[in-house]
Amino acid sequence: MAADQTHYGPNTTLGVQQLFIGGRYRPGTAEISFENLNPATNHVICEVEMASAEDVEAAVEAAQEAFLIWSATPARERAKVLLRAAAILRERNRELARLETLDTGKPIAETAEVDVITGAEMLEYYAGLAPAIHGEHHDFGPDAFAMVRREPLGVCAGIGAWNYPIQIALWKSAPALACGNTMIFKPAELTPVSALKLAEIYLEAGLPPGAFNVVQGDGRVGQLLSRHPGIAKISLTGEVGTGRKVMADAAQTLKGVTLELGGKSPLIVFDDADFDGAVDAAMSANFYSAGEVCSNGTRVFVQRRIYRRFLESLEDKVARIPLGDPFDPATRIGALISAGHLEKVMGHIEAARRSNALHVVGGHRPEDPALAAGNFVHPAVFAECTDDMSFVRDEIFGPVMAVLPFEEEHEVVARANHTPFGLAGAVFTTDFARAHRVANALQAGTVWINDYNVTPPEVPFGGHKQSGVGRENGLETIGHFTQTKTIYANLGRVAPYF
Ligand code: TXE
Repeated sequence: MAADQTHYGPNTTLGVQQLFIGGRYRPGTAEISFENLNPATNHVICEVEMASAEDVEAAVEAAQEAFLIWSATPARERAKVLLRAAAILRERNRELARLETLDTGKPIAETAEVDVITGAEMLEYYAGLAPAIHGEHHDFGPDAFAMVRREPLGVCAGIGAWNYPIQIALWKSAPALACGNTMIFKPAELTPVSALKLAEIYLEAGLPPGAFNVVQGDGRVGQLLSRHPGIAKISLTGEVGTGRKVMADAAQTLKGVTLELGGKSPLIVFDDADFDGAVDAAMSANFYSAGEVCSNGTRVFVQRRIYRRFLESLEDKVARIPLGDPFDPATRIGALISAGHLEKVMGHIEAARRSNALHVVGGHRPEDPALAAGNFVHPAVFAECTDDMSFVRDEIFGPVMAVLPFEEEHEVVARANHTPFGLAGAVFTTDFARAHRVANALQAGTVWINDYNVTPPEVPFGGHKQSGVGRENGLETIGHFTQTKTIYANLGRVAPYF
């Protein structure tokens, strides 16, 4: 490995990336490897070796063996290992953030503050809960009692999306490991690198070899996990269509599933809102991570009285957002994950231009020749949108904001809920009662009042309707990574019947 890893930069290339099984790197034996590209330049960062069915089998066996050790490790000891891993993540934040920027194209201003740190926070949160995981005792008089034990599930699999690679790996592995399970994690094929670093860090922190394994590959490898009889639970972060496939595959062996899927969330601004705060929140909720955030508030409903002023403020501020080299600390819009994804986003922008929507700002590729090879597009705002426009209905997963005027509360709530998605939403108003009326009425797993995309470890995150199944984070997730066993004890004689 290079001497100083903190200097990952725009021209970094890495050696062949393999699998991490049983506490060590191992080659993928599928005889297929794929290129991993730098989104800001489309240069090859590295080759990645695809896992075969035999590799998945080896990972399951390693995880099963590790489970015997890890599930028998007292919770306070498990917590110490997770806390050591969190400390290492924090120490290596700069290096890991630069690696994530290299792999995702996201600005270092984001990855250095959010991606690794929110993962470490999740580890610290579940390490704190591990010793508190307990069962129940029920007294049925002098001749009987019952205990309810809360036990780990066994080998769990995590399948990640490409927008927050190490964070997603940590949001899935932290609760799984805290509960005494072991994990096989498959990163998205577009961002295969940081999960391997996490595997190294877990081992350094004292996790038994095989307790956290990484297999590389695309949906085919994901499907091997969803179908494997030795895996007790699948946790996926990905598109709705993928969620349906994973759930169908998992059904064959009755696995538990957690599905964190897509969204097209409403962000509602009433005319009594903190005006500048609402504008800033709408921009963050659409353009942070270049819009590649599932919970983004991409349908911005603005009450008629402030609508014109809102658009003027957006036009002025959005045009000035710095776009460019993700390694430049001043950059706020980096590159989209791939040329294919850029093409998809540009298709939605073209559809918006052809519609009757009003183009307010952005949506064009940068002129700077230094950026021509990368997947860059200036953030776009369209107004005078109607609910039936394709780019208003469909998830774009790019920097495209749709602004829709509205008149009344009951109207905007009905329109906001008129979607198959239900991941998140927000309401901006200084009217306390109205804030709670609207928050209660929105059909979404998370609703922010006068803020957006704040997801502390303590509260559950996940979707209503087609945006997902189950939750991540919060106390509830302990229930998704454990199962109960009732032990009934008879202290007297068996009552004769026949
Ligand atoms: O998803 P994909 P992507 C969503 C976001 C967007 C998508 C972007 O809304 O729609 O994720 O990520 C694997 N069986 N979220 O393009 O294509 C695939 O290899 C098993 C929501 O990566 O669905 C990858 O590892 N696995 C989220 C993973 O699934 C399969 C936040 C996701 O791939 C598979 C972030 C199959 N048949 C993004 N097909 C949230 N709600 O928190 C593919 N995969």
